[in-house]
Amino acid sequence: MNKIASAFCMAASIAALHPLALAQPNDTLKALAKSQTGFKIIEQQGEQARAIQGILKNISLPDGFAITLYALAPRARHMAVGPRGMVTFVGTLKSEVWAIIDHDRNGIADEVRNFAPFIEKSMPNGPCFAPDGVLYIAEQNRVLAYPRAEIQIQDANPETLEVIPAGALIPEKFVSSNHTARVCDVGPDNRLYISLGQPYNVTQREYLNTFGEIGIGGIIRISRDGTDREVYALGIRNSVGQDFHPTTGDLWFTDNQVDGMGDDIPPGEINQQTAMGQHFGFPWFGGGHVRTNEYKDEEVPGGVVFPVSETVAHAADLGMLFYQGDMFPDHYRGGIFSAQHGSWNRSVPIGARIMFTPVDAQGRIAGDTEPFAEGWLDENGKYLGRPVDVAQLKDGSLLVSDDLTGAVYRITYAVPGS
Ligand SMILES: [Ca+2]
Ligand SMILES: [Ca+2]
Repeated sequence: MNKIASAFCMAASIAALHPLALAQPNDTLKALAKSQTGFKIIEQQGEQARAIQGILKNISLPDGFAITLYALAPRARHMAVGPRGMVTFVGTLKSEVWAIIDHDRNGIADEVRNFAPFIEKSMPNGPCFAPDGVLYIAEQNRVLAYPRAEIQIQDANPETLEVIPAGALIPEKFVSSNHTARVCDVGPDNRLYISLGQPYNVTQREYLNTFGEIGIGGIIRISRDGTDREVYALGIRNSVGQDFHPTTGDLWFTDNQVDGMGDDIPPGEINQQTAMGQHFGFPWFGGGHVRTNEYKDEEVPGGVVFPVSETVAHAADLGMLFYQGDMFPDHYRGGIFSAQHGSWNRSVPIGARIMFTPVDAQGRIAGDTEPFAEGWLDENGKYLGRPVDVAQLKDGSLLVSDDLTGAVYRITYAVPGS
């Protein structure tokens, strides 16, 4: 068991002592206790909550669906719902992971606090759970496991295991602020799958071999103790969303495609991987079947796997999941919900919505990817929210994270008129 303490948090709490002397004695004691643990409790009521509730009134959904504010969680990114159904962990691109706690498991969040404040984290975007309750958090260049995360949310320094030490996910010289928001999942083979975005718009030839050996521009898989690292997929530009099909066990993932090729190409991608070592086309293809300018005269690697669903160009498809709940109507069961973060590389912005892709019982695409929840992009092209990830609660409701408003929403369904 590898306990990691952070001197940083201690220094921060000492620096915070002085202004507290001005508060009332009881308040001082309470605040002091908090600062010594490093915990931050996010206030859930007030002006920001009311403003977000106002925005949610204008979100359009199919008949019978409703969206509400579930929790405020600053810069909320990817989410992992605890197997005990009490805590949802939410990553960020800064230093915090938020624990959203539903103490009485009634589908309404009761408390939001930072998780494991004594453990310093760097871009901890990607939390994921193993079925046995071990939480993994994929940071920019490290992976830690928290074996008892869901029951140690009050512990500033919970148990940890080092899965991939700092600096060992990718070589430091390739660390970039581009495309390093990690996501992870534990597969049906009980191994950990982690996406490694490549740092460029289009990768230069000189890096292709090295990146291929490391798994940059791909997805790696490792045993849960960090050993037996393999490159599972290549030819991926920047995947920030993945899930395993519940019956076939195939890995499906979104991929963000090349910028600067015009408003309408190349398409975004949802991919299905059926075997280890498949190649998904990048950088020979910039998205879908569209060749990149840089590689258009080059011979394409054999056996490229094209996306099973193409999405609108530049919408930035991020988190995705196969819906396995029983709250939503039959049409949605087994299908894919995915989040489009919204474009930056398009003259008229597009995205900032939740999409749905039907999938049949055999695990095959059964229709186009269509909008499910939208309205976070106003008529002037201004973002009122930017969805990042989707997650499913035990009751079958759907959570949506938003890193612009710093919130998590909950989508529920009730038969219209009931
Ligand atoms: Ca509750
Ligand atoms: Ca591709």
